[in-house]
Amino acid sequence: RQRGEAVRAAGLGMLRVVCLFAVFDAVCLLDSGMLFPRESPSREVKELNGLWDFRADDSTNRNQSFERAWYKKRLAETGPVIDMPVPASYNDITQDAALRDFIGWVWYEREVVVPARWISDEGTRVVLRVGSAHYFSIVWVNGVKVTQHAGGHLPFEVEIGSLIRKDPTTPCRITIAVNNTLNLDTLPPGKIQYMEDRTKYPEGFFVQYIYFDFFNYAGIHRPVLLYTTPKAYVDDITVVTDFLDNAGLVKYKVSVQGAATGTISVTLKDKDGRSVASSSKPSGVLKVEDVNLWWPYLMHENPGYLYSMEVRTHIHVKDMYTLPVGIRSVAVTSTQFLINDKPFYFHGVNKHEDSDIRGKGFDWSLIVKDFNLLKWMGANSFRTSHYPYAEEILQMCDRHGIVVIDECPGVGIKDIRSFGNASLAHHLDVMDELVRRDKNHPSVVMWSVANEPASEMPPAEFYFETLIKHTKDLDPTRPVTYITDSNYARDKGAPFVDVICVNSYFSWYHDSGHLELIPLQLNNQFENWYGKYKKPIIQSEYGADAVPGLHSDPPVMFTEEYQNIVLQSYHSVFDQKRKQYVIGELIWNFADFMTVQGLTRVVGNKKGVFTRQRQPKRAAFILKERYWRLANETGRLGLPPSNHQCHAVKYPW
Ligand code: BDP
Repeated sequence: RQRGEAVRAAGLGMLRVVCLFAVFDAVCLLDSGMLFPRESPSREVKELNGLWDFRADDSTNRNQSFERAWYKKRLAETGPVIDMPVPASYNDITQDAALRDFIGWVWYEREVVVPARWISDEGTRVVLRVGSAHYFSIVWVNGVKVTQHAGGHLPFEVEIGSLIRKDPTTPCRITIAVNNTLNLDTLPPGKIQYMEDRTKYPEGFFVQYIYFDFFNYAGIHRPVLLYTTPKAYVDDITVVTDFLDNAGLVKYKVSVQGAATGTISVTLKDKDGRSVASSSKPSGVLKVEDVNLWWPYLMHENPGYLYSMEVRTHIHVKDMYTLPVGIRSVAVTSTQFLINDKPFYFHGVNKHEDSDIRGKGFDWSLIVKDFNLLKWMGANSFRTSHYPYAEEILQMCDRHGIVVIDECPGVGIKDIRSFGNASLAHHLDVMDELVRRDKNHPSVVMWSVANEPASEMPPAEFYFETLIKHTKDLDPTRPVTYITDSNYARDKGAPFVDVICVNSYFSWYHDSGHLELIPLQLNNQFENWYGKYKKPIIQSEYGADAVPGLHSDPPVMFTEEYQNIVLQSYHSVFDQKRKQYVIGELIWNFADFMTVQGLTRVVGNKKGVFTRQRQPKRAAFILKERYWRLANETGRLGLPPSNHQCHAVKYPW
């Protein structure tokens, strides 16, 4: 049997290597790259994080700021401003409930001292980059509009050198207006409704409806920075990796802007800085003998191995950019998910970017704490439910070997109008931006194009066929999925996905309180989906709310005991089905998180196995025990037996 598997895997390997060469004909309409800004001998980075001036436009028509052109002068001259930290959501920073729940334009402004050399040196490009701002942003520099961007979870940037050179004596005033209004064509979609009954609502009263279960935090969520490149610069790099026997293959393509490609050099270095392969061509294949593959956490004693690809241009002024590269392969069969030809079982979590005070604001302390918790509990993977997370988080995943299902913000596509052409066009754009940003991360092993859309509606078939085909055209090397909760027989998009991802909440949203039904219902769920589609299945969400410290035996909903029994009942079915075609289990949710106020939420969603402050509920220990056991059983180290005792895969106790 083992040999059979090996032969099949070798066949897949050859096929993959052939596919590898077709990959760069991707159909992305974006005309520039979005490399993560990094310092190098030719590039400087200046962070603009800290306090910005802030003012919300709370005029009745929500448009006074544009009528009065707030961007033309200093924000403080238009009216009262407050301090606002960047990055952070603005919602929970003040004591003002109106700002917490604000819908409309908010304005951020900051004056920046630009280093004199950046201004005097005409050969320097100065780029303003926003890591993310939710949802729609317009940016001005010294009162001149420089760019705008739709979408809350992906970066955008613009070159501003010529503008700041116009009058080097004026400070560089950056104004960013951000609007969090969601409509039927935004991603995620939403709807604004004006309330007309004057006996109940004052003039102009409106409500933002959303169809997703997390607080619609807004503001500048990720770092804002200025960075430089020379005029002729490395604009984009794409790498696709594989291996044959013990040789790693790195197919790469470099695009240079601002000059004909000219001479470039590409050097791949190992962790110790030794060159292992090089080339002087803008595209090609680097061959790495005795390769150190990129392995997931707990699948190898040395997970997350990264090479460094140094790309240099040698056109009058030199540019240099270094890209971390992990060499690994990904493939899917009808019953397995393979990483480096070895079956990989996802035992992990769903997360949110969410915490007290900062909301969805980027915070290194929180990120490092979360990674420590993930590793403590033996999680080898997570899904970026329900939107792309900060690039810095994916870099952590690359380095620590945490496997990622990378999800776009297609959550809450429930209204039939959100399946129309405008919505689809925007969704395709968002996938372009997402793949452009995340394509080089070895940790990203699958794209998820949506969460729980109304996939039974007739237009869903065309919508998902188009969306998934487009995503595969962008990146033929990774499987594509969307997350479903609907009836297997009516799901219009399922034929197009590579892996079936199912969410279910037995004994919670259905048959509340009937824990005894979980085995029957879960078993049928798996049999039905597999029977119909013959594709591997991930339980992409399951769980139950537990208010920390609330106890009851026999268990009652919302107690820690009830959450535990739900988990354990699911686990016993997973243990049968993972021997067949179930390839993963992701708990909903890693930590409690904030939602809109409503009858089913007691200060947010309490399905976390950690509290919002990252303290464990009892369920965290149940998962910890299970995940370490799974790691020991399914980790498949691929090492000689003596090495199986290595520290990384032993029980921590
Ligand atoms: C799922 C959604 C998730 C919710 C969860 C819940 O995908 O966003 O938070 O239900 O209700 O259906 O807890």
